[in-house]
Formats: sequence, structure tokens, C-alpha cells
Amino acid sequence: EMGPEERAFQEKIDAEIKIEAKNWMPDNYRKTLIRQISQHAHSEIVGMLPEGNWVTRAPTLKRKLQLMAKIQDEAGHGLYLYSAMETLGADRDEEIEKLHSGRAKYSSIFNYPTLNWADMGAVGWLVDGAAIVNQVVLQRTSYGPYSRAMIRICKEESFHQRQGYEILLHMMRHGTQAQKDMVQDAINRLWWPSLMMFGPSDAESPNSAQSMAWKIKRHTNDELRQRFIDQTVPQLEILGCTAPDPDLKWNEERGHYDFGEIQWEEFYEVLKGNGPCNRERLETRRNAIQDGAWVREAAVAHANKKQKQQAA
Ligand code: FAQ
Repeated sequence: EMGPEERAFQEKIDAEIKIEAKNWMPDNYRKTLIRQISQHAHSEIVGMLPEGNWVTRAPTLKRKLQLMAKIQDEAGHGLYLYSAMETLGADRDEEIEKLHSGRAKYSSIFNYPTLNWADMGAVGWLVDGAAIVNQVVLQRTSYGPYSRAMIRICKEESFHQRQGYEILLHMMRHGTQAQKDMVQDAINRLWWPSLMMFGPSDAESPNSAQSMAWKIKRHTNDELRQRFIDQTVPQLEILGCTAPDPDLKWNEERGHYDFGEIQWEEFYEVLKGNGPCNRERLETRRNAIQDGAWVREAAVAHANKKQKQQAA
């Protein structure tokens, strides 16, 4: 049974009117958003690490500049999302502490290693590509601050996707056989983990039904996964590469690509902290916070000194 406040809230949602920070909202709407936006923010921040691995080894100055710009964008997205999360009353330090103690989730994809330069192309093309498919629809999410964050983030993300694809296209068109092999190897390793980014299948997704009713999510996990595959396979063909999926095949009747069974056991192991790089990622984040402690202390001391000077 809905009370009058909740009924008015749902009517607003149904009429496509955005919910803003100071509006009344059900507790669970707030909690769901804090959960999703904090996980999203953590993903941006942890997502800097696989690419950070290649900054010192980028093949040319131009590639290094592009990679650094992309990673800096991700830091910006993370900070932007933490701010959106704070409008819901969540505390940034507390949420970050949950990440560092292993109690918060972030996207499974960032627990896979980046082993060769082609991985920088494949991350941009597949990982940012998957991120965009998910985020383009989140531009219409019902919570105003999250929706507006997505509009800006999508613009930068589409640049990321193009620079990734261009790295791969360049290697395939102008590279040696060894470099072409690297591209195929990167795709073989990142293909399935990219499909897992969309989350469990609809039948196994506990949050989807309520999040769809509240229009936090506008499409289900499986719908977006299919959309990603449909738009990515033609790009794969232009590259002259293949996917590591013998069942991937155009289905004329459905008007979509059919694809093979996702290894959900692997997905849930990664979520439990047992992916190839989970421990390394969290350790890197904890060290970064520790190593930067003196900067934050100095900034606070400086601010206090300024304040005293102004008061005097
Ligand atoms: N990894 O009931 P559902 C980027 C969790 S893009 C880890 O379906 P929901 C850009 C889920 O949280 C990546 N956990 O959940 C970039 C839930 O756990 P909980 C970030 C996952 O929320 C590119 C449980 O499983 N993008 O960073 C994953 O309705 C390149 C049950 O699942 C976003 O976060 C997963 N893949 O739907 C940066 C987008 N999937 O909390 C650097 C915003 C599911 O109940 C380089 N988020 N889980 O314990 C969303 O759209 C949604 O949260 C979904 C999951 C679709 C991810």
C-alpha cells in the first residue's frame, strides 16, 4: 500500500519528471541509487588502474598523451559521480572506505590484467563501448543529478571508444604479424568479460524489477548486452578479427546476433574477490590513499592557517 507521498513520487516518475536531491523519495530508492552510483564511481576510479599500467610503455608520445587524457577523464568521472552520490546524503569517505575494505562492488571488468599494448585498444573499444551502451540509457534515469552526470560522461566516453578502436585498426592495417596477433589475443581475453559488464541475466538480476519500476534503469541487463553485441560485431568484422565464441551468428528471424553461454561461475568468482587482479587492485587503491595522506594533511593545515590570518 502506497502512502500519499509515495504515490505522488511514483506519479512524477511515470510522468518522466526528474527527482531532485531535495524532493521526497522512498528510502529504498535512495539506497538503490547510493548503491549503484557509488559502485559506478568506484568503477571509474579502479578502472584507471589497468590503463595506468601502460602509461610508461605507450609506443609513441601521441599514444601516451591520449592514454593520459583518457585516464584523467576517468578520474573526473569518478569525482563527478561521487558528488552525485553525496546529493543523496551518502558520505564519500565512508563509501571509499567500503571499497578499500572489500565491502563495496565495482565493475568486474577491472579485475582482468592488461598484458599487451593491444589491450589499451581493446579496453577503449570493448570496455568503453559496453560502458556507453549502458550509460546512454542512464542519461534518462529518473534521478536528476545522476542523469546530468551521465550526459557529460557519455560525451567523453565516446571519444574513449573511438581512440581505442583506432589503436586496434592501426595495428591491424599497419602492424606486423606479431602486432596483429596481439590484437586478436586482446579480443580473445576481453570479449567475454566485457559481456559480463552488463550484469547477471535478467532471470538472475535481483535489483532489475524495482529499478525498472523507478526508472533508475531503463532497459534490462540482457537487452543492453544484446544491443552491445549487435553494434560491436560489424566493427569486429571491419577489424578483420574474430570473437572467441563459436555460437556467435546473425539470426535473421530475431534480427539480432545469437551468442554462446556466458560463464557465470567466473563472473560470480570475480564478484567475490577471486578474479585475477582483485587483490592487486584494492592494494593499489589503499596504498594511493596512504601515500597521499600527507597532501591532505598539508591542505587542511594550510586552510586552517589562512582562516586564522583572515580572522586576525
Ligand atoms: N560487476 O541486480 P543486478 C566504467 C552486481 S563502466 C560487478 O543486475 P543492478 C567506465 C550488482 O551491483 C563500468 N558487480 O544489479 C570506464 C548487484 O550487487 P549488489 C561501471 C556487478 O545494479 C571504462 C548484483 O551484481 N558502470 O567504469 C556487475 O540492477 C573504461 C546483482 O545485479 C556502471 O556501474 C558487474 N559487471 O544492475 C572506466 C553502470 N553486474 O549491489 C575506465 C551503472 C552486476 O546488489 C575504463 N550501473 N553486479 O550487491 C548499472 O547500470 C547497474 O548497476 C548494473 C547492474 C547494470 C551494472
